[in-house]
Amino acid sequence: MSTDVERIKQASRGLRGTLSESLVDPLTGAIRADDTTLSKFHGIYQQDDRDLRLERQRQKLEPAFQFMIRARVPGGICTTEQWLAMTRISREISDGTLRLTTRQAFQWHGVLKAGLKPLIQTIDSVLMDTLAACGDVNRNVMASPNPHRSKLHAKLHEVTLSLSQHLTPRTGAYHEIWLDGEKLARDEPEEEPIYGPAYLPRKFKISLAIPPDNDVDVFAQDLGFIGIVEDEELIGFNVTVGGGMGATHGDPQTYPRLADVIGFCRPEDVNHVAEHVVGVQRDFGNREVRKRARMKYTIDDRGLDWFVAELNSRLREPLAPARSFRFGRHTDRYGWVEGDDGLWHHTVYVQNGRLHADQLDALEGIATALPDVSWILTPNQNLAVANVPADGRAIVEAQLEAAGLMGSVTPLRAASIACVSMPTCGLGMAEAERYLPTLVDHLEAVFAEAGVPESDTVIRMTGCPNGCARPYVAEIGFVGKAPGRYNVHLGGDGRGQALNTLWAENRDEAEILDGLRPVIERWAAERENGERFGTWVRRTGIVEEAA
Ligand code: SRM
Ligand code: SF4
Repeated sequence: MSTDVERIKQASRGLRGTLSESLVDPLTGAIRADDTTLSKFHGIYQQDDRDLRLERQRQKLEPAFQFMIRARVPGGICTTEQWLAMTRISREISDGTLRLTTRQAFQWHGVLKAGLKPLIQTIDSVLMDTLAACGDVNRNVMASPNPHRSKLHAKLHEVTLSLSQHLTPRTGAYHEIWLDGEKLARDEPEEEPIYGPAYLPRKFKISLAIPPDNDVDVFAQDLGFIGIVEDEELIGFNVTVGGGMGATHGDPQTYPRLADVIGFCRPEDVNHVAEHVVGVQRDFGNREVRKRARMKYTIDDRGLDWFVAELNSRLREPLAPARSFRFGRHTDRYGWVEGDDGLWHHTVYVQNGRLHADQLDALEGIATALPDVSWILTPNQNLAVANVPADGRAIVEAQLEAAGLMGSVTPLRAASIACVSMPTCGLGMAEAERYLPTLVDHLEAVFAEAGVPESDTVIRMTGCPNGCARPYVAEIGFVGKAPGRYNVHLGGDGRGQALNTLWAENRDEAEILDGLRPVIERWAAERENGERFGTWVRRTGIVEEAA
């Protein structure tokens, strides 16, 4: 028996449903129940402010319905004109902030129903969209921002844009509903050549990396491409399949999984390979049990050998054997780097990806003075101002300073990320974005007292086990269990190539700090040759190697 979501997709007429009617219903700030499933494919989540829930119930009011909107930014790169439009939306339509996500996309929170159309129209005016930012389709395609390797980066971006475009749903519903495009007649058929009428069984994610940077966490993705470079030329990609982070507390049927490397393809074959990986998942993914519908489970249920054989049977030629590669890190590099084309790029730490109104105002100074720079969202929720001429560096620094983004941050904080969670995420069980900075204050003291203030141990926090900040590849991962309580996972390798392991369950702040202090002290005293914390806890058996 297929799920309700499958029924809604099938009956949606290319993702239309009754969204147009929902939008103009004046009696509620919400949209119709079935439309909340379809709106996701248009990049829109209905939420309510959880801080206000009880008070609204007491007053017998409907929940404070509001919307989260996500815009796709393939490879995280946008122009100044696009950047300014995004910040204008924050000021005029959403809660005043701009959220940079763990997948290099923009998010706005607190948008009311009446603001949805103007918001999407503003995005469209700068040639961007929110289509397929969420939903059971391929999401924003991530790519490593390596602008200092200018030629390689340009090639990677070209591949990323083409892939993103190739996998974008073809439905005209988006134009029809949000941009007042021409309406499809009720009985007129519409082709969705890659996805078909029911789209995918579940969300689908892709990233492209170029070693040594694995900032896109390629092994956490359904499909990944690891760039292979010879003589500074991108000659192709190793292909990875079956990564994913999401899990449910106490349900062993669900688990995070690292992707497997299954072969190599040329840059010109990336779209073809991706289309057919998507095709295998479309045809064989589990449409009965949503919790088991990600491609990682299709692969585990049928076997990797089966998957590769099925994929190769669909490709014009089978994948070639994978090449060797080596990743060095999955965090961002901060500060200035010069590209091999002589332009400069500056990456700054943005606390958990949230930019506030005064920061956006200060950043506008860069846009006004240097309209030709690019803005790059990193996969670790940070921001790079890129393609800056040498004589523009002082302006960039002054405005970043004014935005409070030039202050010195410890390496520990700079390597930490948290998902959104409260008050907007309906699935959050504990705080994340609003609490991690405080916990990092305490952990900074613990690391300093242990004699390792320079530690850049990768710390990630999520408000629930869904894994939006990819906590299961962190050296220390905190996963929300209940208000103020977290499961603590230890053992990532700082490169995104090892899953961590559950070490302590349901801990409050005092228990977290009391538990971690002796382990951090031992690591500081016993580690060999600068061994990373996560590698050490596994080598010494403090946690088992994850299966
Ligand atoms: Fe996520 C659901 C936020 C990256 C795994 N994620 C959600 C929702 C939409 C909650 C919901 O379904 O109602 C969250 C909205 C919160 C809010 O108020 O903004 C949410 N996810 C985010 C973001 C904004 C976190 C962030 O702080 O940056 C990231 C947006 C990415 C983007 O731009 O597209 C985000 N989510 C991820 C990642 C990381 C990644 O993709 O590399 C993961 C783990 C990788 C993976 O998919 O396996 C992730 N999100 C999930 C899941 C679990 C999926 C699963 O397989 O079980 C859910 C829940 C679901 O889909 O049912 C989820
Ligand atoms: Fe929400 Fe959980 Fe994702 Fe955090 S990890 S944003 S709490 S779904």
